[in-house]
Amino acid sequence: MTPGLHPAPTRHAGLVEWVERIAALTRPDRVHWCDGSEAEKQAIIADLVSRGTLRALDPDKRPGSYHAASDPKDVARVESRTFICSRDEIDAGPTNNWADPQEMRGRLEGLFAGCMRGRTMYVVPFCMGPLGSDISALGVEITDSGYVAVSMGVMTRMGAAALEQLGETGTFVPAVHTLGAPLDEGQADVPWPCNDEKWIVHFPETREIWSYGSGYGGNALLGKKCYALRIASVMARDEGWLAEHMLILKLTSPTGAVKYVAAAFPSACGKTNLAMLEPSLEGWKAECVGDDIAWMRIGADGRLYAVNPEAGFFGVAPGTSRNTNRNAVETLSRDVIYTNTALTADGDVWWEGLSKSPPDGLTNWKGQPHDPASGEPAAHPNARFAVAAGQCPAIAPEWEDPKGVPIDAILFGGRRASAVPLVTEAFDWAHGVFMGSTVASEGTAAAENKVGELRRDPFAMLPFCGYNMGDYFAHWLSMAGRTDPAKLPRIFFVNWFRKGADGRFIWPGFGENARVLKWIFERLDDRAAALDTPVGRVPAPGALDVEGLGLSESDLATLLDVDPDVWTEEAAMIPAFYAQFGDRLPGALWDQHAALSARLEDAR
Ligand code: GTP
Ligand code: SPV
Ligand code: MN
Repeated sequence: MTPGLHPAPTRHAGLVEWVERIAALTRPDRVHWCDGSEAEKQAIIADLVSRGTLRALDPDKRPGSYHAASDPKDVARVESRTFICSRDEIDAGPTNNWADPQEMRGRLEGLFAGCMRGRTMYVVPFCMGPLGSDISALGVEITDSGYVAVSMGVMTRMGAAALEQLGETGTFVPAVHTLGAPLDEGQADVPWPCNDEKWIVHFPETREIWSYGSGYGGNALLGKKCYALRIASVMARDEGWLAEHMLILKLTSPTGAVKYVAAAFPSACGKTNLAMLEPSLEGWKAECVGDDIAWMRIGADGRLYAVNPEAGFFGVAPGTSRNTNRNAVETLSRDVIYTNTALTADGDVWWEGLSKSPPDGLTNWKGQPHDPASGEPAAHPNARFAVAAGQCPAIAPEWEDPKGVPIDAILFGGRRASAVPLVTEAFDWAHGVFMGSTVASEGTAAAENKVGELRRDPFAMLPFCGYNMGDYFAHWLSMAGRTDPAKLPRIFFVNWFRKGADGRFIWPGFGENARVLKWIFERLDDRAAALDTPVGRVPAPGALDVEGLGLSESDLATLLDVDPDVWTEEAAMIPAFYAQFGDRLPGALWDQHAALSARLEDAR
């Protein structure tokens, strides 16, 4: 046994053996099994404060809250360093990086040998999804980062309860994380240890995760994108369910009718904002079930039930304000870990958009005095907050219901300055899958790709699908055969980001998105009129409630416009995208493409 290996608080022999094996490989100074208690959280935080990783904010302004500034080279997910190591390359598909699993295991053995020297190895048991739910699943993350251990405590059901759920023989996804920054005897630590070399590796067949060199977000909090999407998507394919990059929203109409909506938008395209929407329309109520990930299974009644596998929000700070997302601002009033925001002179945080102009005396996310004249933002564009979901004033009472919530509508969307209407309804399930498979969006700061460039991001899952996306499309199509198709959610496509000739967003967005949700709600009850276009059904004139918005006739027309010429060009780009999947692309999607082309031909 490694010196200092805490007596394991479990009789799960497989888990204990794995922890001992990883400790023998990585050689930490100490091993700490996390129990998820408040005392433990405070002790780890105190250690992080002493290392300079965390700084306590003024407790009168933000009680229980801390700020971390990352290494400037470790600020977002690293898709180019993310690998799906399936046995056969074809099973990772053309959209994932692949490496031979044997070769990768050899490389990881080398990288992880002694990588935790001088550090504490935290063993972090966690449950994704409500404790006791059939839809939930367990994992254990081993990490040498206290910041990761504490953040996992915010983002998942972490500690003794998860371990208890695991019992002596339960299955769990093993996830090993290291900063890749061992400390020699007497060597002082840096505030944000990490390594220039980064590897985010998934073994889908054995359902394992290995992460090296980064301490940030989805690279390091392995319950999130690595498990709840990449590995879970493989589990979902094998077991007939769906693991999706979707928020879950509860909507209540003025008459008290309730519907649940799940929505997939690419990173930094508005999931958290929609999940916490404050409807601008009198009498409508929106409540949040989840803001990033949904696990969905067909229930005994044939409907699709969703749970939020997470227990917290890891949201984008910039742009969050009382005007755009009051619920988020109120959620953030206490017990928050902020990363890469700016700091105010009086011990609080600030980011672009929080208030009109930056307060005097700001320190930027790099720790330097902020110079507004420099044109550089004070907060990093991917600055994030981690906070418990239960703190959100708009959290739905059923957000932890082990049964999940029955989904009535699924929304896809992205950032599109042109072409794509404000809202379109799919003709049927297969058409909806076609829509999801062709999502394109302009790049954002959430990953390393170029900001503003258009990229295909099918189902908002491009960076998160743990297997061949052609097979993933087939899996989605197959859901129609697993239940009465009439019981499946109806599918819609939304675009809040259409721009006018002058470059401004035409649609006011945020709380006003309730108007689009109202039309969707009424469509589900067959009470709202729609117009068939070649790309789907859009609101008929007068069917979208725009009363009091002050939107000009021409702006409204642009928002709902489907230009057959523009769409013929859009449709013409699809075959090149589809072709990369070869024979893994379901024929039904080629049929959908042919049908779209024919409808466009008719319309021209
Ligand atoms: P991830 O957490 O990275 O997956 O992002 P997300 O999809 O949760 O996006 P989020 O809600 O954090 O929004 C990202 C950015 O989009 C922020 O700058 C928001 O202000 C902006 N945004 C969100 N909703 C709207 C909208 O309806 N209209 C406009 N114009 N901007 C929006
Ligand atoms: C995203 O990029 O989609 C995020 C942040 O939600 S991360 O957890 O880093 O993946
Ligand atoms: Mn988000």
